[in-house]
Amino acid sequence: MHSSLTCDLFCTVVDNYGDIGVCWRLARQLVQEHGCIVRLWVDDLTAFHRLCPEIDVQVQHQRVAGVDILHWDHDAVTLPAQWTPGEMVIEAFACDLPPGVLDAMSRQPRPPVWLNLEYLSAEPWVREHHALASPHPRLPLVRHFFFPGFEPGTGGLIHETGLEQQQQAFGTGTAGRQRLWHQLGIAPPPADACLVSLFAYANRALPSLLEQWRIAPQPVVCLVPEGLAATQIGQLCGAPEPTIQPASGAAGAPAGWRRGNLTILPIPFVRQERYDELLWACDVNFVRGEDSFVRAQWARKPFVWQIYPQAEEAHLEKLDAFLTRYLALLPAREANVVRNTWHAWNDPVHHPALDWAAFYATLATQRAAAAAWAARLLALGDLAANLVAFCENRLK
Ligand code: TRH
Repeated sequence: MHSSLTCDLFCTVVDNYGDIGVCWRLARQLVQEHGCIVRLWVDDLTAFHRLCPEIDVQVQHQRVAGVDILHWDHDAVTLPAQWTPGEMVIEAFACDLPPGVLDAMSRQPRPPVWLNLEYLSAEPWVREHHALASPHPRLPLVRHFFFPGFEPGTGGLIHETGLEQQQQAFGTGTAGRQRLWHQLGIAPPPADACLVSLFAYANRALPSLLEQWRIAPQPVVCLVPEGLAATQIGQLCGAPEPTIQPASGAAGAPAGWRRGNLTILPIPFVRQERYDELLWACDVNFVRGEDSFVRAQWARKPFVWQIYPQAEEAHLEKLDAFLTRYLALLPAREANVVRNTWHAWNDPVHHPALDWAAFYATLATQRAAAAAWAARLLALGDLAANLVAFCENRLK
């Protein structure tokens, strides 16, 4: 463990939770596993508060989980008196450091290692661009592009030490699940149900999926964190029915919807550390954006990714780049089913309706592939360790 590498990590929240989700996870890991001294600059504490309820949205400077958190305004940043930039300065997702910060960096006797942490993509060009240097046109500073990724030669993925042990401990026995259901305020789902978590943007393919779950031969229990998908379900299904699943022991089972073989239960947005447990507990996870997408891979469960939509459908190429890598671990027939499902979920206009029965029939094969995939990713080394090593090398 490095004893005291200092780090400033700058984050602007574009929308939703992915920007701060990634930065908060990384900041904690740099402190906890690498002994770094981290200042996390965030422009939107409201989104942050959802992931970490200890965050006080009124406060400009606070310390949580060993991380110094500063509320900043990108266009009018006020640097604390005596502030000197850390040895490592990370600009998350090209959030564009203000001139005052760059000037302070350039005045250091030894300029910081300046990194732009990029968005995650499985596209082949990522490897060639990872770690490339770009000198500042005016100041004596060099920016490096740090790309997370899925293959050697990239920055890897965020992965905390001990995650597998935690998942194993959760999976052994029923205590972990019982605690989770209790915290979510729901009754333990029936043992024969297919349990699905649904974290998604509003999606045109959702009505057809709900209908297929309604008539599925096996019961489906769908847990929907509050947010965009839950709002869409509310619009589709009308007012929730109160106490839909009278709980044996679970107090305050939330209102939800029951349609045929489908039960939909809205659940609260949980703190970030708890979200993994939801993924571990479910048979299939619908995830989105960047961070939940990565967590679903560590959960080693079948999953369906809704990629963050981009202009001119650029995201669909990224989706296929990931599918090409991931589906290489599945036999051709099952790979086809998964590809069709993901295409239908992400691009319902151009693809036939999602076929849940076909997807459900491949779950066992998908589980095996998901485990093999996670083992392969683990071998890449994790992003925080790769970042620290990169920085230390340049500081030698
Ligand atoms: O919220 P996202 O869609 O985030 C983003 C942003 O839209 C961002 O602008 C975009 O650039 C990026 O996607 C690609 O999805 P994501 O990345 O999965 O982030 C969600 C975070 O919320 C993640 O850290 C997990 C966390 N989370 C909880 O902490 N509790 C919960 O209950 C749930 C459902 C999620």
